[in-house]
Amino acid sequence: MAKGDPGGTTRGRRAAPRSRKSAAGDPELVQLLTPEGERIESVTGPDGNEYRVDFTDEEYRGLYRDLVLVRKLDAEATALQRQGELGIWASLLGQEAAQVGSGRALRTQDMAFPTYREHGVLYCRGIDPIMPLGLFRGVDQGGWDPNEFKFNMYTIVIGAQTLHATGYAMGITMDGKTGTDDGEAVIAYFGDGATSQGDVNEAFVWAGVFNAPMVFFCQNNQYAISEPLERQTRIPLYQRAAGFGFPGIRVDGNDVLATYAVTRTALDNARHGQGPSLIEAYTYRMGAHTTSDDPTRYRIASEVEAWQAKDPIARVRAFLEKQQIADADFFAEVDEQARRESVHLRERVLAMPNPEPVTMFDHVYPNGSPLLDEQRAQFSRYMESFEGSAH
Ligand SMILES: Cc1ncc(C[n+]2csc(CCOP(=O)(O)OP(=O)(O)O)c2C)c(N)n1
Ligand SMILES: [Mg+2]
Repeated sequence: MAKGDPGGTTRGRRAAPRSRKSAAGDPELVQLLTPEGERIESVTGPDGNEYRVDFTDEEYRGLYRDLVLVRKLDAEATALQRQGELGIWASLLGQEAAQVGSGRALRTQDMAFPTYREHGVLYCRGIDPIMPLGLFRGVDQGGWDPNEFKFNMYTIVIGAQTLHATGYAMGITMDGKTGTDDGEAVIAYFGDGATSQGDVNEAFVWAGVFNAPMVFFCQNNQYAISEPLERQTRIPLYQRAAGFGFPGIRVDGNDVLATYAVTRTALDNARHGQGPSLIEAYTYRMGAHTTSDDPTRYRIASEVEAWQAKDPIARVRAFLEKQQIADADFFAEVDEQARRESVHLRERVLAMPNPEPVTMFDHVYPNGSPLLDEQRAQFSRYMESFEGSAH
């Protein structure tokens, strides 16, 4: 697991400092690793913060391993859906750096509130990737304990989790758990389309007014299903934060190092009582919205190709190769691990038993309820009425 400290001193290796301007030439975009794999030692963001990371070679290799594993497991899930083993799958293809960078920036005590696409963050939290697959296979109701790994339920209702996260973050402050290095912070994930939801804007208001210790992490993957970004906003999304009274920053979401640095800083500010902030991770959804979507109907191939040149994994590999941090054996070993883990995932998905239908009543309330008991009994009688019949 990567443990670099973007606030700490850098060893100054292999990179030149830059100020207020990324290699992409976009002054609004914090970037520490170019698409060509060129390392930028530090960047002063438009917010005045200096962003840098100080990873060991092993930690750089660890980030690469995370990215590759997460992509491979995601591809396996897509394949499982295509073979009829999952009902649907929301792929993270192209967004690996945004998720691994932010996921690794979380400290153990931090709480995450995901959408339905945060498989990479889930992986970084140390959660077995099988956990959400029961949901997509339709064999479990998703009753996992958010406190076990500090990772909440996947949320399909666009933007709803930002309100849950804000309430949770306000609770942290009320419990006196902020203000120190050990303080707790919250991160809420959502997409570019979600920024048009009332829930997200209400969450911004509450978080701002109550100085909630949280980070709003928007993965701007350029689309909300078929709706392009220009249908959501006339200004860069990160600039929205100013209207709510807290800082916003745009980071190259295909750059795992910059995403890590920016998220770590924002989380640490939050845990020290400095309130919320908005991160816009500028990225691209390389695949379909979900397996039910056909993106060729609303976007052109050249756009996808342009983003392929900014691939989040290829640039880390280029960096590792150029700097001789990793050799061919390492890359082969990572590929082999990814293959093994995806086979293991597939075997376990196929072995997931179908639940008894009546178990859907089991975990609605911790201590049950009379109304639910009645419904369960009614449903059981209904199911029993089929016994012995051909239907
Ligand atoms: C409240 C609500 N409205 C509509 C939908 C249908 N829906 C599912 S995903 C989606 C687009 C979300 O886009 P974005 O926020 O950019 O996230 P992305 O899927 O791109 O990660 C919509 C409209 C929903 N799930 N919830
Ligand atoms: Mg989107």
